[in-house]
Amino acid sequence: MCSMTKVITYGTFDLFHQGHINLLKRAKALGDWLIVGVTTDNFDLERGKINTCNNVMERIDAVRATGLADQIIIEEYRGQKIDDIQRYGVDIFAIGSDWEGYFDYLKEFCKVVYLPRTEGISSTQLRDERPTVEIGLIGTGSIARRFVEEASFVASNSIAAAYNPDAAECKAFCKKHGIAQAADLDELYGKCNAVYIASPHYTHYGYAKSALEAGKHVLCETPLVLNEAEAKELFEIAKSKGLVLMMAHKTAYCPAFGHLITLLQSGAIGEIVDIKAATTTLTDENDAKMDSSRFGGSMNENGCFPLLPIFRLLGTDYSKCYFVSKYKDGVDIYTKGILFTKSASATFEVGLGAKTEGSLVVSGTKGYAYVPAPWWKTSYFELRYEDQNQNKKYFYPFAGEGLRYEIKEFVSAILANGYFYSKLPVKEILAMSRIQEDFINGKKVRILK
Ligand code: C2G
Repeated sequence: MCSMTKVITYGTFDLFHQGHINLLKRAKALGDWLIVGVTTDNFDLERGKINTCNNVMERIDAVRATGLADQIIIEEYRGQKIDDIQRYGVDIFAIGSDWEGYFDYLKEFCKVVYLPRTEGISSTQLRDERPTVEIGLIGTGSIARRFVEEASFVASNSIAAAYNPDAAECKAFCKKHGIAQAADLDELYGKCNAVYIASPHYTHYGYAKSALEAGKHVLCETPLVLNEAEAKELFEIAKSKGLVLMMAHKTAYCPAFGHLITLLQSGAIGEIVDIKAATTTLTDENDAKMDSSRFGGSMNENGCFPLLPIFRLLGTDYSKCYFVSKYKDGVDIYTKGILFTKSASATFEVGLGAKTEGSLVVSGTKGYAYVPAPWWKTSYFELRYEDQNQNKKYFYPFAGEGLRYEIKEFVSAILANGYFYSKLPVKEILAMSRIQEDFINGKKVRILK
């Protein structure tokens, strides 16, 4: 009979620090054998920790380097602690006092000890001490409000100031959010090193160009611009100045969409033959999004959403795009588009004044992917097959409004200071702007009565 006392503890151990060392020492002192569970990157994402700086291998190395752990395991799912305690015959579960009471449910399986926490140091604090991206807002409407709220969940950034030519609206926004108001663009640029553009579509090009020329990184709402030449020009300026230019697109950066794409690219439903995607959002007739003089309408407002899975999965080399639209007061309240590549077809529907099922279906030679409405806020999807026993459901976090993922990407791209892999490639943005341009110019558009 072995009389060895086994202790287990868990953590992310990001930006490994003295608090972690003290905790591990205290845990080790409780017994003879210390098992340390290190969370995987996916598990942290799932439990809402989106700002972790070190990946799981780096964090494991940091724990190993202390020489305090007799055994290191990875923690990858909720409920695993109960399994581990039983599997490894653990006598004591130990964790910092910030979790006081939370793990009492483990008392059924072993002794639970809450250890004193080291004051004055934490991973969050260390992250906050790193360089930050100072973001200036251009536009202070509802999406800017959501941006401010979501940015507070992302490390290493702060909202430096906001600008809107409508000074009264800007003032009210700044007051509400405790943000400095910039009287003009020069003042805004003086206060920030990056901008988020959330103004009406037709103003994006001008603002983005001026910001890039002033040396600011740019995150711009969809659609980036309304024609391809402008998009190309902006990316060229950004490249020549070594600046980050990203299109804000919450779907493109959320965890579920990324995995859906890689699953399909790796052949999970065979060869892709067709995509159907719809994004409709019924909007008040008086809303600015319905204003023809401000390039409102369904395609301009929502087009980038269904085009994202289409271009990502079929490539941007399509032959032609045909549109069918219903207009009211000079804007398309509903548009359906059909396009073909050499090997597949795609249809998309957008609407501000008409509603339809907002799902995404990707059809393949071996099965299909189904993402239920609203698919553009992807948190769940299914892969379905002829043999239903093969069907599989996938679930992911989609925290809050979902903007935090794109904000994190933007901040990381700036701080990476060099190589950065963009989750929304330039050629896809160019293809989207080409489609917008053709639509605006009425190319292959059939108008319904
Ligand atoms: N810790 C500490 N003193 C600090 C900071 C952290 O004692 N100043 C402790 C925490 O209480 C925890 C361990 O170090 O016991 C790891 O902390 P984190 O890396 O923040 O991980 P955490 O999110 O607490 O993981 O399954 C994961 C666990 O539930 C907890």
